[in-house]
Amino acid sequence: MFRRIVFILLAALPFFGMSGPAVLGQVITLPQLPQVTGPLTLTAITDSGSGKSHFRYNGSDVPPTIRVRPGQSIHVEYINALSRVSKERCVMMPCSNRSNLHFHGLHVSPQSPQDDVLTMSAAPGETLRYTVSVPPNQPPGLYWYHTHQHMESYRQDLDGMSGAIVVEGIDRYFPELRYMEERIMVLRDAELDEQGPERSALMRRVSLQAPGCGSSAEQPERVFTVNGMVRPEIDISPGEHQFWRIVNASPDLYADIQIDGSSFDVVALDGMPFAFHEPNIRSRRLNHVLLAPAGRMEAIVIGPPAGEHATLHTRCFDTGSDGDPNPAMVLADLVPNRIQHSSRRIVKDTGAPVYEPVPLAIEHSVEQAEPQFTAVFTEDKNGFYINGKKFTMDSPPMLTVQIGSYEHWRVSNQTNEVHPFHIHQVHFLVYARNGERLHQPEWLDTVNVPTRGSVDLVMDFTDPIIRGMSLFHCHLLNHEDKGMMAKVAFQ
Ligand SMILES: [Cu+2]
Repeated sequence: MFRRIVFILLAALPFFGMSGPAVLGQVITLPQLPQVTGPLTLTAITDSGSGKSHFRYNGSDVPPTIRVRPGQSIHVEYINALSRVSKERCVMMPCSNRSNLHFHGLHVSPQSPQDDVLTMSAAPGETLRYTVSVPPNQPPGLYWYHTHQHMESYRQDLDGMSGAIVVEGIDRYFPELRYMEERIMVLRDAELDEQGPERSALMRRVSLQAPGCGSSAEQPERVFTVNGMVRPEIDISPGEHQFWRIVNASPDLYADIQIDGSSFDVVALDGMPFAFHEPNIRSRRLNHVLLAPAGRMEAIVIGPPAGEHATLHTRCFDTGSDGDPNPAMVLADLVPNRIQHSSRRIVKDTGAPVYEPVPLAIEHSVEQAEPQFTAVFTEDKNGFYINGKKFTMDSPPMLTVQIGSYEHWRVSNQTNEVHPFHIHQVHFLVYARNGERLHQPEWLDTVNVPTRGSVDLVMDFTDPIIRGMSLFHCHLLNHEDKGMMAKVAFQ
């Protein structure tokens, strides 16, 4: 993947100009990702030149999208063929190159051989075998897998060790999606050199303005790629409706995504269709959507009118005075069909839609009660903490949760940078930010916590499948690696 980016950049460099998209020379069309519906073997490889890590699947360096139906299982043989000696930087030097997989957002067991990142870990030369039983009532939508080796997550995710997971059946709620082109987009990072012509060419390519935006004083370090490409073109005809499924797989960049002159008809966030909890809500029209690292959005997009150029881009996101630069940039250009492409649509799923509304009386009583648990994020020059504790693999659980109930949790950020809160295997209702009730509460599995602020959540701990030792953490993976994580025991 990395080599491919470099190749494209070198090939296209002479054609970059200040005027915007590269229309001269090589056209980079958004690549379709390989898809797999049955058991798969995924191998972690070290690139002999760059020393970076990546996945290999079926002879290709492009991680596949795993497609699974509710009620079926994901079978992955994960071979760790990383080099025993790493040239890369991790929290503890040198990197051990141990690795494992997390199935982000799936309501599955945290115990081996399922979504277990505490006891499952492969050293170079070892293999892990996952059988992950996706429950029949898993909300159908976009999820993702990525490595989750404590103290090495950031480096491995930055190198691209991630992929999309689609739980089929979103058309049970929206049959019209069956007739639209489906586009799965995985946002990752390409690193900018510290200086030099390649840096400025890459910045021009994505219309990135230095010195960035917001209160961070640092220089931008990376730009987004879409399915491994810097600023590809997306084929869409004027007025055409397409179904876009976007995951932000960056380890720490926020993607506040937007289309020029258009909006998204969002049907799901973080894999969760709005209709799952609120059967009357089909979609929400949003001008832009903030995807924290690990966040997903699924939306209907309409092709811009003939003759109008539109981009898919990110807006400036202010991560706070201690945060990293997160400037606006172009992700892709929307162009009418210039290239023949093979149409890809979602597989028709005729199962009955699952609706699991939370009874309003229960929701309100949980919201109005004092928090059963408060997680406080802090940081100093030595590390990152939850409730004053820096995570280690042998930490005891910070708390025990009784399965079968909803709980009010508050996440409080006492730092001058944002942190996205994520808990494994569970979705939660975000209903208040900085103590103020949201106009439109949202079910998510990853939520941004504002600087010096808080979010209030209704945690859904009702699922009896989710039993065992699990985790919650900051999804800026560098912070997770440096301690901003804690165990929770589901009993
Ligand atoms: Cu953080």
